[in-house]
Amino acid sequence: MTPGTHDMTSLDYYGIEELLTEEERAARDGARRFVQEEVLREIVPFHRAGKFPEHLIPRMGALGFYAPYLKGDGCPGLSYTAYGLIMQELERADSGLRSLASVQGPLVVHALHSFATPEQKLRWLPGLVSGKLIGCFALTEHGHGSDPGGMETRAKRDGDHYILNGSKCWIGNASIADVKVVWAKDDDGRVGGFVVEKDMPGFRAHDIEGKFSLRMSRTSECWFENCRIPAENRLPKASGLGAPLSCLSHARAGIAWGAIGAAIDCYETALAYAKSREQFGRPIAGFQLVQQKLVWMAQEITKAQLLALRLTRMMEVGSARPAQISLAKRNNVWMALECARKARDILGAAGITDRYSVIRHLMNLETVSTYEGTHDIHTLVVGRDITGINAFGG
Ligand code: TGC
Ligand code: FAD
Repeated sequence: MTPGTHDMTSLDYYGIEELLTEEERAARDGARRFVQEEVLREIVPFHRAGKFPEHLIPRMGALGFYAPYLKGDGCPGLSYTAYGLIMQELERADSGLRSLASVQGPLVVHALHSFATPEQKLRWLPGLVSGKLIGCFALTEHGHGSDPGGMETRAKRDGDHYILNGSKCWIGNASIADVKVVWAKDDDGRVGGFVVEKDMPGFRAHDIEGKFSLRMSRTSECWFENCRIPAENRLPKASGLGAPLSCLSHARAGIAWGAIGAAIDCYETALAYAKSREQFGRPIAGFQLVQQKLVWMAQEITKAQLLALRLTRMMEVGSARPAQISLAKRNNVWMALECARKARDILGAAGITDRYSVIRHLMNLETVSTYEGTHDIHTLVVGRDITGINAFGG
């Protein structure tokens, strides 16, 4: 290939395209079209306002973006790779858009698909899969983030009801959710999943203000004060911390792909800027130090693509272990954050304004590095896996 002729409209330096099926390409292209035609124009105003364009929630449901790797209950049963590619396209636009799909899909829809009775599925899944109902996944508490096993929220059995007491923090969409999947300990001290529906007395929430990251996303804290729910709102098949963690594994794999989308957008923005911006009488892309940054981005994105693809191929045959998912989430989010930092640098002063997407990705990725298990928690998960020694403490 002649130098400079490689198709850079979407970085694919090692021909990942050839490793995808027709169905996977179609899923990715559909998501890309949706983003280009319906989302991009919304982002800057909604990001500035610190709001999510909620009219997109049913639209994304109609397009099948919520846990598309599931089959049945209205989900299309695409491959994990197709799911990853959809997350990539959503996060190329904004991490908040991908986040909405992660919470609604692999966290909420997945929890019900895996742990609900047929009657519960019938009641909630059609609305959630189509985006007519909004879901949230409430695991983190004010005092328990990285160690959800220490949760203090309790669900006490009282005849035909459970009474919930406790609080949750940093919960996406909790203040508007119709279906809140709440993780709490039962009378035996075992973690269980409980569905708190809209307007159930004893529940209150308010949105966290002043976020400089993931602004295009609603994040809430909430309280359960003698919140009485019918006993049939308990998810009977969810028993122990492994239940919410298994949902998280699926969301983390989506993030491993999603982060690549943000990184590619940063890389492409920086490349275009470097080719057009002139200093000292030549395009800054002609300086070795600038090329070094661009090459680093292309190299790390390529490695991340191969990692993500191999991960979802392993998930497709059921051979991926949670620690392998942790490695991909940890690496790819770190890679994307570094790409955003380098791209921001290449853009100089222009890189700090939202005229370009880079600063927004940079701020968003700070959250992505923290949620769904922090970078360091995933280090310890992999560390435990390869050494056999638990370094979490306790
Ligand atoms: P540990 O003893 O390791 O595990 C407890 C039980 O869970 C099982 N397990 C898993 N099962 C499925 N998938 C996984 N990834 C699993 N990891 C562990 C494990 O086998 C065990 O089962 P059993 O039957 O033996 O009881 O638990 P630990 O208390 O030592 O903690 C482990 C640790 C720290 C890795 C875990 O708690 C953790 O992942 N912490 C990070 C917390 C986190 O990720 N929170 C996310 C909150 S939700 C969120 O951030 C949504 S943002 C969404 C968005 O907007 O995109
Ligand atoms: P902490 O656990 O207090 O950690 C603080 C620091 O200590 C981190 O650097 C961490 O790596 C480090 N640390 C902790 N333990 C160890 C250890 N053993 N060894 C070494 N270092 C350690 N949660 C939900 O349940 N649902 C949601 O929808 C959701 N959405 C979110 C949206 C946003 C915008 C954000 C920011 C968070 C969201 N979260 C959600 C919460 C998220 O999962 C937690 O923030 C995350 O798990 C980390 O918990 P923490 O913030 O309490 O940090």
